[in-house]
Amino acid sequence: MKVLLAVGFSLLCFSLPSVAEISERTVLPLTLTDNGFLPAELTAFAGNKLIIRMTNKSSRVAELESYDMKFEKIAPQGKTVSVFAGPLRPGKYRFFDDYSLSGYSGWLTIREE
Ligand SMILES: [Cu+2]
Repeated sequence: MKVLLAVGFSLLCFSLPSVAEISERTVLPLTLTDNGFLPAELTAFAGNKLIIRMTNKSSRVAELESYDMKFEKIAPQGKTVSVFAGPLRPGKYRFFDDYSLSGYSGWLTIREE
């Protein structure tokens, strides 16, 4: 959804979470390489508030996006970005790099607590 990038980016700048809001969330580390996401599958428990924290170790700018979890964030090369997810019901939720021509994607699997 590149058309919305400029708008989305400026909105994100004004919606930074408080420290308390971050500390009650489970952090799921993720890395983007030139070969895709590592790991390609994340796992968490249902009902938990989550942060997906991705470091872009690929050789280009990326955009971490998910229709299933409704987030979208630009990740410059070498930088780490965080997006919020959850609480979610059990199931599989897809995320992807919207700038990847190879269609790199990964899955977040939510399990019953
Ligand atoms: Cu997008």
